[in-house]
Amino acid sequence: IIRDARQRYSAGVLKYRQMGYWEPDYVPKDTDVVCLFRITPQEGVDPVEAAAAVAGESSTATWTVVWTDRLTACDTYRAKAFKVEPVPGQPGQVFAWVAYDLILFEEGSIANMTASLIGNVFSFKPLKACRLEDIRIPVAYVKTFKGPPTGLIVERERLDKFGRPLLGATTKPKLGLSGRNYGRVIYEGLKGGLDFMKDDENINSQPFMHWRDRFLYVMDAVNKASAATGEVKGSYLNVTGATMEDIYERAEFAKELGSVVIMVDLVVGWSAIQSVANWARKHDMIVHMHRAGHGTYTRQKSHGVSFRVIAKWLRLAGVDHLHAGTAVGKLEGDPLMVQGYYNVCREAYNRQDLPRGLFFDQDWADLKKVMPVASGGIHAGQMHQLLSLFGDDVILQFGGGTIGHPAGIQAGAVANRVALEAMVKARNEGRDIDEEGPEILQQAARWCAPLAQ
Ligand code: CAP
Ligand code: MG
Repeated sequence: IIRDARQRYSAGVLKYRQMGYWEPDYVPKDTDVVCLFRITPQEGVDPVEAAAAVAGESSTATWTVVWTDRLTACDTYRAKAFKVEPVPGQPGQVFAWVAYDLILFEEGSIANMTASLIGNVFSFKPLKACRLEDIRIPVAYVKTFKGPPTGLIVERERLDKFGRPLLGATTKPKLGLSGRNYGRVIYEGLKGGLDFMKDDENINSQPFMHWRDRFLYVMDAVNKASAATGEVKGSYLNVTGATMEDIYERAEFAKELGSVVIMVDLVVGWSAIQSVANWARKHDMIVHMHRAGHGTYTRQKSHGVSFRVIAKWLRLAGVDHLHAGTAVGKLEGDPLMVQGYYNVCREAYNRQDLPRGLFFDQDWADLKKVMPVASGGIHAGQMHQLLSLFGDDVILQFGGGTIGHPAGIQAGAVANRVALEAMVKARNEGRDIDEEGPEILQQAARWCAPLAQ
């Protein structure tokens, strides 16, 4: 029976095309959601049939015609695969464009949009692999989302920091510090010149440090460092917890202690993220999003969901900071692709930009902008590359690159701040930081021992 079923699916005995999910003449409406899938059909499966199957399974269809189809306005409700092209240089793979009528989606719900678009199709037998490469969200749909609670511009105003990237660091070791020792790291990092410190993705409320202790010691350090430096400082308090009740309780306590920012991990899920965003909007709080877990479905080039799609969904859902890769650090990322993710976060309008992986124009309809975060194995010696790749609207986060400094945490923070300011100054004076970056760092290091070290 199983062999028979498998043959039936993989031998192309599929009826999606016949069922109306392939419409080569279809011109997407301005109000349609349009998706680009990278599909690897099984041997013997016609690529057009595979594209139609994706359109079918991600909208109205099941594997066969059902009587009840006729009880709906099925022509409207059926998604339409309207173009299939071979992927250059990737034999066996095709790009398939699929359009979805807006009526298929609930307003302002990422959970609903994703349940359709990535619900079933990724484990569908006729496909060897499938990847959602990009998505065009129509303005009409964008307008149903509230987006970032604070946004890049208001964040800069609240922090009173302009004309340069912001600096941060993730407290290390990831796990094991007591509250008091943890607070010491926060104080030294902020006092040394960083704007933000950060909880790691897996710090929640473990036996070695209960979350309330963490919040108390962190905020004590933030307040002392702000007083000592005269600057607004923050530390992303990770409010990730087992339930929404835990998350709200932690967020409320962060607010009570005067924090300007909370953090949440991507693993909490779309509805939880949208709830956190709603809460933050009411309490004037910045939301830092750590994309913990994304690599499980974004990394493979032929299967999963591209991070540019995740970034679009997160901008709609409502986060203010988003880890979007570094291109030069310890984690994988091609420079142009990573720039594409940054543009999704912080442009008012994305133009199609194929080298950066942006397949569609995307009008963000004045939705607030997200501050992208470069983090993961970066250090002061790469300051010229980071500034040149990402410009000013980015948070550069050096965890090991601060706390691993040979002269201590505060020295690590000083080295980063001096390297950044020297590089911004050189750039503003018109120097070519790509060419002269290392020399600019050497010059700055002459009067800054921590940077020289
Ligand atoms: C960075 C980090 C972050 C990664 C996540 C870490 O520490 O805290 O989790 O940046 O990746 O644990 O690796 P370092 P991404 O600065 O010490 O490397 O930002 O790509 O989501
Ligand atoms: Mg981490």
